[in-house]
Amino acid sequence: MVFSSIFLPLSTLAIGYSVLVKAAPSTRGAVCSDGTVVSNSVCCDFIPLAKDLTENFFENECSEKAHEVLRLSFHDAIAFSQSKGPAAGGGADGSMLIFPDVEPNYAANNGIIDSVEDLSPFLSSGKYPSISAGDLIQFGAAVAVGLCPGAPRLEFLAGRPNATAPAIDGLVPEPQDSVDEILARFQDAANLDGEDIVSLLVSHTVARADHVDSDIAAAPFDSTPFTFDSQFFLETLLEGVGFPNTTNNTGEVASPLPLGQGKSVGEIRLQSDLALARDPRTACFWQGMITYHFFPIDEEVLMAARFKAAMAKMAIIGHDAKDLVDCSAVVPKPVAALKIPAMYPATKSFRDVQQACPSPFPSLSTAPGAEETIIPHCPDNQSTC
Ligand code: HEM
Ligand SMILES: *[C@@H]1O[C@H](CO)[C@@H](O)[C@H](O)[C@H]1NC(C)=O
Ligand SMILES: *[C@@H]1O[C@H](CO)[C@@H](O)[C@H](O)[C@H]1NC(C)=O
Ligand SMILES: *[C@@H]1O[C@H](CO)[C@@H](O)[C@H](O)[C@H]1NC(C)=O
Ligand SMILES: *[C@@H]1O[C@H](CO)[C@@H](O)[C@H](O)[C@H]1NC(C)=O
Ligand SMILES: [Ca+2]
Repeated sequence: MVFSSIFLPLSTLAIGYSVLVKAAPSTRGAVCSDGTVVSNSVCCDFIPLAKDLTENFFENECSEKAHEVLRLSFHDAIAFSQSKGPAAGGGADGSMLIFPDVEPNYAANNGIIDSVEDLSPFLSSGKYPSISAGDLIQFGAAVAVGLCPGAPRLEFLAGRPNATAPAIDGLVPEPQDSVDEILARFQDAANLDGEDIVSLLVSHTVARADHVDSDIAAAPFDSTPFTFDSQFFLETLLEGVGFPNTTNNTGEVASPLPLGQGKSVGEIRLQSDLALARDPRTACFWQGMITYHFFPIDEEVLMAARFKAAMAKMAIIGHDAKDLVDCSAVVPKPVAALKIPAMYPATKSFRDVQQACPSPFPSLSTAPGAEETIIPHCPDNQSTC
C-alpha cells in the first residue's frame, strides 16, 4: 500500500515524460476516434485497416490468407544485404507490392504473388492513402498472426517509405539451402543469429506449402496449422517416414505424418527445418521451444515472446527504428490461446525423436488414437473452406 501510493504517481509521471520525449519534435500524442491512445495521430489510420483486413480478407481466422501475409512479411523484409549495399534491396519496403512483376517471379518467392495480389487493393483503393506498401505488409502480418490462437501481439512501427526499386534475386532463403548458407544470409541481412532464425521459424507453426510438391496444395508443416503452438518444433524432430505425395522434391525431406485424406494433405517437411532442428548450433534452442510454450512469462509464453522479439527486428530491416513511429497500440489484441501443451501425435512417442540436443528431452504425452493423425484442411475442422 505504502509502496503503491508513493511509487505509482512517480512511475506514471515517468511514463508520461518518456512518451513526451520520444514523441518530440515532429509527433505528439493523440486519441483516435475509437478512443485508442496513440503516440502519433498517423497511427489512427491503421485502425479501420485492421478491421477491414480481419473481417474481409482473413475472414476472422488463422486462414490460408493470414498464413500467406505472414510469409510475405518475411520475403519483403529479408531482401536486404549489408554486404551488397542498399541497391540490392530496401528490406521491409513493400517492394513486392510496388513492383509486383519483379520479385514475385523469383524462384524463392514461388506463390507469393497470391498475397501480393490480395493486398494490392488495400494499397490502391484510396481508403488508406497515408499507408505505405511496407507498412501495409508488416501491419498485415501483425493482424494476421493475431488471429492464430497462442500468438503474441506483435510490435508495429509505422512510417516505412514506399519502395523505390525491387530487390535483386538470391536474398530469400530456400529450403534446399544448407544451415551455413541460411545463417550467413540472415547475418548479412540484419545481423540475425541462429536464435533469431529459430525464433522467426515459429511462423512455420501456422504454415502450409503449395509449391514444394507441386502436385499437392496446402501441405502443413505441423499437425496444427491453424494454432500458434510448439507442435512444429516437436514434429520436426520426429523421424521422417514418408512423403505426402511425390518423393524427394527440391528442398523436401520425409515427414513423420505423411498420411492424407482428400483435401486434408499429409504433413510435409522442409530440408531446412530438418537441418536447423538438428544442427549443433541451433538444436538446443529448437528443442527448448517445445515446452516453453506453457510457461507463462508476463502473460506471454516464452516461445511467443521470442517470436515477437525476432519479428520486431525483422519488420524494420532496411530502416532505422528512430525514423519510425511506434503504433503498437493499434495492433488488435490476439485471439485467446488454447493452452494445449505439446503432444506426440497419435502413434508417436519419444522412440520416434531424433534428439540432437544433449539436454533432457521434455516429457510429453501422446494424443489418443490407434492410427496416424489426419490433419484437417480447414480451420476449426469445418468441412469447407
Ligand atoms: C530458413 C528460412 C526459411 C525457409 C527456407 C522457408 C521456406 C518456406 C517454404 C519453402 C514454404 C512453403 C511455400 C509454398 O510452397 O507455398 C514456406 C512457407 C511459409 N513460411 Fe517459411 N521459410 C523460412 C523462414 C520463414 C520466416 C522467417 C517466416 C516468417 C517470419 C516464414 C513464414 C512462412 C509462412 C507463414 C509460410 C506458410 C505460407 C502459407 O501457408 O501459405 N518462413 N516457408
Ligand atoms: C505508396 O504507393 C502506393 C501505390 O503506388 C500509393 O497508392 C500510396 O499512396 C503510396 N503511399 C505513400 C505513403 O507514399
Ligand atoms: C499426388 O496427388 C495427386 C493429386 O491429388 C494424385 O492424383 C496422385 O495420385 C498423388 N500421388 C501420390 C504418389 O500420392
Ligand atoms: C529420397 O532421398 C533420400 C536421401 O537422398 C534417399 O535415401 C531416399 O531413398 C529417397 N527416397 C526416394 C523414395 O527416392
Ligand atoms: C475432423 O472431422 C473429421 C470428419 O468429420 C473427424 O473424423 C475428425 O475426428 C475431426 N478431427 C478433429 C481434430 O476434430
Ligand atoms: Ca501449429
